[in-house]
Amino acid sequence: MTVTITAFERSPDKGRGLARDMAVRWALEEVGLPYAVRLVSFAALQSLAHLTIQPFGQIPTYEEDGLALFESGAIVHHIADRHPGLLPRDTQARARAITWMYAALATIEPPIVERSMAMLMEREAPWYEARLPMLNERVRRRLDQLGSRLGGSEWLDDQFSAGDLLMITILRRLDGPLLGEYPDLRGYIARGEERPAFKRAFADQAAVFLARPAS
Ligand code: GTB
Repeated sequence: MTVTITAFERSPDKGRGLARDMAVRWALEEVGLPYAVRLVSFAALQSLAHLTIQPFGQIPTYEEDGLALFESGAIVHHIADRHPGLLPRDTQARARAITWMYAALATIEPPIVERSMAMLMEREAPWYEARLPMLNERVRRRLDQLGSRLGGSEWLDDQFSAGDLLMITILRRLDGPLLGEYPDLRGYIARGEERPAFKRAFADQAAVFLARPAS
């Protein structure tokens, strides 16, 4: 089976592994599936060829023997469903892991992305200073709840799963000062980043930046 994914030719994250191809790369590394990467420019995202695969003109995409997928969560789910290593075989444990995938994407990610987009795009706006505390509190509320659930556990359930993979990928978008308030969550992220599969995925995406630094 030949797997090809897409990633930014010049990622604005400067090799920090924050763009969403990182989750897909990490999942492929966890299950040991070799893959090729097609690097795309921002202009190419709007090409008919790319829009045919990704209707919203984004990365990542995933192609495998006639199947083309988009949405990083759906791609990770597809990989985890077909290859051992990211979803438990036990039916109930598997359903719980899938629940954590949805929780990461639908409950934890939105306030984190809303806050980071405001910090990136609205700094000069007259409402920024008034809005930021509210955005911070929305993130803190979810991090408090997630931290309470995680407690001192290693992973969200008994074993590392695609739920942890997506959750950690999303938490990595948080900046140091806010994350510093949550040592347990920082430890959780660090455990993910220590996994050999994460390290391989991170090195591969960083190599793209090192070869062609973003302008
Ligand atoms: N829901 C989709 C998914 O999960 O696949 C969202 C995909 C998405 O947001 N893709 C972004 C993209 O292609 C790149 S990852 N954007 C181009 C466009 O929309 O025109 C988001 C991202 C970009 C940059 C950073 N960064 O610099 O830190 C972090 C995350």
